[in-house]
Amino acid sequence: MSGAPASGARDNDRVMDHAKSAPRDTSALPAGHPLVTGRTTDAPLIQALRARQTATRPVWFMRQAGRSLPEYRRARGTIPMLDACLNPELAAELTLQPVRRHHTDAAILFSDIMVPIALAGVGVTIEAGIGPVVDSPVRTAHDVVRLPHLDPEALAPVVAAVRLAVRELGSTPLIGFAGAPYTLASYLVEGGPSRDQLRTRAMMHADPAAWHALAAWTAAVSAAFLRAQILAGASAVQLFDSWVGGLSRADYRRFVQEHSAAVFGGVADLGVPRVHFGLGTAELLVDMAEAGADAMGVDHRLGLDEANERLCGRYPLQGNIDPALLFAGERALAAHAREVMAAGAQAPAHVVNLGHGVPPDTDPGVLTWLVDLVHAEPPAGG
Ligand code: 1CP
Repeated sequence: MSGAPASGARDNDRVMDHAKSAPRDTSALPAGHPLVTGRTTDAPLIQALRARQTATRPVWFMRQAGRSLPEYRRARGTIPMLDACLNPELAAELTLQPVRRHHTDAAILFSDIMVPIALAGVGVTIEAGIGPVVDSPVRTAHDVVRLPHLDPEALAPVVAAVRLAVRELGSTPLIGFAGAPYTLASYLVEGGPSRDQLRTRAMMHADPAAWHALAAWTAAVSAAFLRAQILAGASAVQLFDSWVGGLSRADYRRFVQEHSAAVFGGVADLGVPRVHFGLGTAELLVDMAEAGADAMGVDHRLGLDEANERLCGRYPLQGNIDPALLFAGERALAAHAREVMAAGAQAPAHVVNLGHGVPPDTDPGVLTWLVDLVHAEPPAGG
């Protein structure tokens, strides 16, 4: 990780400028949207993402739907992942399951960051136990030019799933999501999961024009994916840049930031709160915030008090219980969760979450217990 200290005076100014301009106007949303009818407006998640303190801390878990739930395994059966995402009834049911069981403060759409890429017509499958696998990796300027255009109509199954889920959720907000340009591009370039994204990072420097064209394509796809989810009823969105923590600040600013900014800019007019999250991003936090977000997700490697300092106290924070502590017993988990909440109390508001996704072998009873513990904790400053 390269770097100037993240808390210099210039960072200070940039963070403040951005936070002041965060949009709040939801008048561009359709009349029946839950933020327009008011159904989710006062939900703790939405209030916290808008930097307001709430009586109880909102809590949800990244990857809360999935293999940790027996009802998920029963409903999914052997249906391939992408087929499940594109079956609106099934996707809506899998979205609702963790809210019913754990009483989390939000649902997150059951889908995947690769769904809009598949719907654009790129050959991709999601292999059990591996993740996304791309038929023909995208590595040259020629490959990039041949990427298909995403017809917004192709997102119809996603729109239908969101509508079904939102109808059942009542006052619980649905979070829509997308993959950020760097993380999506890394799957396209590498052809599948990769620890170091060496080919992706090499491409940035070897052929910057091809890289920027690829990142712009992924940004357009992700913005369309987010927009469709918001217009169909999502009350907040999260941009996952899971693998961006492998970049230096210099490379992030030169090759990535403008493309993530384009995704946030593509939904800014809709006024729903936008969260930005990546793993291992302690040194990139300020640059990621500057790409445009209303709240920042932080993984478990950086204390929320330190994250808040780096961001000059300007952003609601989301995170960052270490997923390993889900396996450490109730005493250790309770102590850790309380530490996280104490550190989060420094920020303008705090949405409790894990530092990354729920591991598939998590005991779901532990998650329900953790939600109860968070809700029972006295409010920050109260
Ligand atoms: O409950 C939820 O959180 C909603 C569902 C969800 C989300 C938000 C899924 C379902 N995927 C995602 C996002 C996602 N997909 C990310 C960003 C979040 C993160 O960092 O975890 C990433 C990087 C992916 C790509 C992906 N899809 C992976 C990671 C592979 C790697 O590079 O290590 C994997 C394993 C998948 C498959 C997948 N996505 C979702 C599920 C339930 C599964 C498992 C597939 C199966 O059960 O067959």
